[in-house]
Amino acid sequence: MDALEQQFQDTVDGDGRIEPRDWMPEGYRATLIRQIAQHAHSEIIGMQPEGNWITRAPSLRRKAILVAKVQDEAGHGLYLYGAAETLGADRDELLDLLHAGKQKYSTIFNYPTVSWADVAAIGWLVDGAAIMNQVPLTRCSYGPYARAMIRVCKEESFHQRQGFEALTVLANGSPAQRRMAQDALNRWWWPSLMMFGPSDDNSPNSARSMAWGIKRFSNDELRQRFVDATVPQAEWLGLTVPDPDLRYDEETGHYVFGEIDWTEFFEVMKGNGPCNRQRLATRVAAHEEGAWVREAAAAYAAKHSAREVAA
Ligand code: FAQ
Repeated sequence: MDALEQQFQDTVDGDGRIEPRDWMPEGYRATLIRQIAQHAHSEIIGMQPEGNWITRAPSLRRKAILVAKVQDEAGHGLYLYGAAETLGADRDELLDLLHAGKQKYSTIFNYPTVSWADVAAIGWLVDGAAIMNQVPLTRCSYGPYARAMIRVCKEESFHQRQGFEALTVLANGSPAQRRMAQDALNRWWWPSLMMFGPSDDNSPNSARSMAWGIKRFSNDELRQRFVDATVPQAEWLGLTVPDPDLRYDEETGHYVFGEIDWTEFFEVMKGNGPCNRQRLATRVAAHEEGAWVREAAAAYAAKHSAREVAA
């Protein structure tokens, strides 16, 4: 280890922050760009499943909340692309890689939202899982990512509560509404557990990311925390978690849960989930249709900077 690398590792080990102009190993930079880009892509693709329900929200109040939530997700994408740019990544290139299917986004957003209860379940489970994963990222060793996560987590936490509230209404509503709530839990439970990534013995990036202070907890640790926090919430709602093997272990104080269908996870990751093609096609079309907005914004910025130079 040379002096620069030693200084870097000492900063990480001492729980300090690495800032954009500090020296960093190329592998650290590449890992962060990969993770932050995937995270940013997840936020903007993640607008689609819920965006699908904006025109069909059951009341004006629910519609206003949903519009604000989907807009928040776009904002998270922007902070994250901004964080990736501090590492030297080019935003346009990252989007090109997403559109070409060369960079990933979270598997969870490749499932359909077939009922209004799905919107509530996404808030409760998907935002709930996102918070569990992202709160430790507020202590990530890379400063701009850690700081972006503080704001993102505050907003995700509000999203989670609104989802839980919306599901509470359905779970305590008519028999048809209760059936909708249970059906949503049945379909979103397992994909939510998959959000945390492959099991620890099959997670190629974890060891290095943990040594570099990017990840603070392993995929399985965070998944277990999510199950422990969420099962009592499902019970409170009077809903049944769709896992016949689920049981509380008095000795460990944790819930033991059944085997995740990893074949399904890897298939969805490879592009073969129920909505992968639709999600990507919608994103590419939105990007192409927005070209004139980007051109107009660039022309406006160029005009103003030319005026500033002239003044
Ligand atoms: N989907 O070695 P690991 C949200 C990939 S935001 C797809 O364990 P790592 C907000 C992984 O990238 C949700 N791919 O990898 C919202 C790696 O690929 P590569 C997104 C996955 O990075 C709510 C390979 O598998 N959150 O929900 C997935 O150490 C509601 C091997 O895995 C983040 O991105 C997956 N689920 O750990 C928005 C959080 N899991 O490139 C709208 C930040 C793993 O090596 C509505 N990211 N892969 O071939 C992380 O914490 C980490 O990147 C993990 C994966 C934990 C996701």
